[in-house]
Amino acid sequence: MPAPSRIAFSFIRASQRPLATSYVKFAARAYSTAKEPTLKERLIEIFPAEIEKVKALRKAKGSTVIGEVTLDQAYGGMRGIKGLVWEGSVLDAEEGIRFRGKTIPEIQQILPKGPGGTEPLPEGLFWLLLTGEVPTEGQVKAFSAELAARAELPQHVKDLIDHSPATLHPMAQFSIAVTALESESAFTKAYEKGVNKKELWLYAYEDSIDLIAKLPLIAGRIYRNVFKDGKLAEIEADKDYSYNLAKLLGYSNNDEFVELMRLYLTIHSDHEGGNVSAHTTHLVGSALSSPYLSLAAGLNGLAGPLHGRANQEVLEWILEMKNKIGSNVTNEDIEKYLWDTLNAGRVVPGYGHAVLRKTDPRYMAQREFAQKYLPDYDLFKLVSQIYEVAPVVLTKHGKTKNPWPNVDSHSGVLLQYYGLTEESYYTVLFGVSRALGVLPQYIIDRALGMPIERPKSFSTEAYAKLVGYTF
Ligand code: CMX
Repeated sequence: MPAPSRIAFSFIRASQRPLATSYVKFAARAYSTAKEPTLKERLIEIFPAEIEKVKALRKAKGSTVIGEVTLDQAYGGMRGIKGLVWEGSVLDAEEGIRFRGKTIPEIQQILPKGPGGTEPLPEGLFWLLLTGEVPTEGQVKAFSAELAARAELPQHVKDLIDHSPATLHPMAQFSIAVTALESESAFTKAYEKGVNKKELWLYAYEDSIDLIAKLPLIAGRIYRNVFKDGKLAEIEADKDYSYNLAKLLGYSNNDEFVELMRLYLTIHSDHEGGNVSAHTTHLVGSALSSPYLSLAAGLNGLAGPLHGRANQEVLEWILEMKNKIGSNVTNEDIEKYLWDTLNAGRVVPGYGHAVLRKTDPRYMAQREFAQKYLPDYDLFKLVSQIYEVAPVVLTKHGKTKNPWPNVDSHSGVLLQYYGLTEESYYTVLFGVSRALGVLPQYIIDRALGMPIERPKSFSTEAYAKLVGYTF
């Protein structure tokens, strides 16, 4: 088969792509402008050693006990049970997230920035999560160009979004669109053709990059259809991912909003493997469902109010407070409103966490952004005021193990400031970012040949027997 021209390769429908590894390798060079290796070339170099590392570790220490499980943990959402492998990030209860060992402030320092910007490019974070290496500016620029070139959506996905009723929640539309991209899956086609298991990661990689590339057009289309005039701007081939997402939402000339998107997409990406969206993507992927089907499953989990939808809930909760109290809100008003919420048997959205026991550094990164760009914005001041009162009230209430704010407590206010006021849309932005965090592990899982996931369950009767209890 004659080699297709370099750039043209990415435009060939996945179904027509050649499956031989040499061609997939060839595609890895398509966007390389310099002598530096592309992301795919680095992975081809890195993965064999990673596979050997895991083999050696398991051979030497495979039968070592790494923890014990109590009955309470089985009934308590499996908190703290060690049983997942997640390479990109580890969450410390006190310190918060580290991406490949690096804190958010470190990430803000070391990752390449957009032109004239100070926030990291999320494309760079994706690279770091996947390889453990900080890419150069040139590598990230080439990667951004690759994403822009692969962004176009198939017609049936556009049609599905366009035919969704405006009353269907944006997250449901998002999940439908990602599921429908399954038609493009090189991974599924490779599996059907009987490709060697060891090569499946290459197709997982191709799908993941295509999928990430297409998310801005999906997210933009949903936003413009549901909340605006349905008209969508075009992707610019030489611009970064966040710039293009901002433009598709309708922010063509707003450098600050682009910076916000760079920060937002970076910090919402990954939060180790046990959270609902990450774990679901990983679990569904373990059945060798494609990256499209796996991410869609993860997005459905992110749409829940105790997880990603909390950013929508926070905004609604704050606006309801303002409505009830008026614009002059005192700390005593907030305290009463918090108690009303708690006494009604509801959770305070944006507070608490299954792992964290301190203020979420993702909250702090957004707070610093607000202090820089919108220090006098009334809703930011209100969020800061809630931050003074809520931990005290939640501590008095005595239920939550963590009275401090999480990431969702702050994000909506920043979006409101820039005019993105439709809070039912907020979790879609979280979802775009989450793809950048969970798909690296999907690719690594396939490279490591991770098996289908299947923990053990028991009935209450069986557990009682196990622990020697009679009812
Ligand atoms: N307001 C009121 N009660 C809360 C609370 C909050 N913010 N956070 C926890 N609690 C309650 C729990 O509901 C639980 O009550 P029950 O014993 O009656 O079931 C008790 O405190 C103990 O919970 P926990 O061990 O501290 O917290 P969990 O690990 O069970 O839950 C989380 C974690 C995030 C679901 C919970 O803190 C919560 O519901 N927060 C509000 C929703 C939210 O902000 N979610 C976003 C999290 C970040 C993300 O994933 O995006």
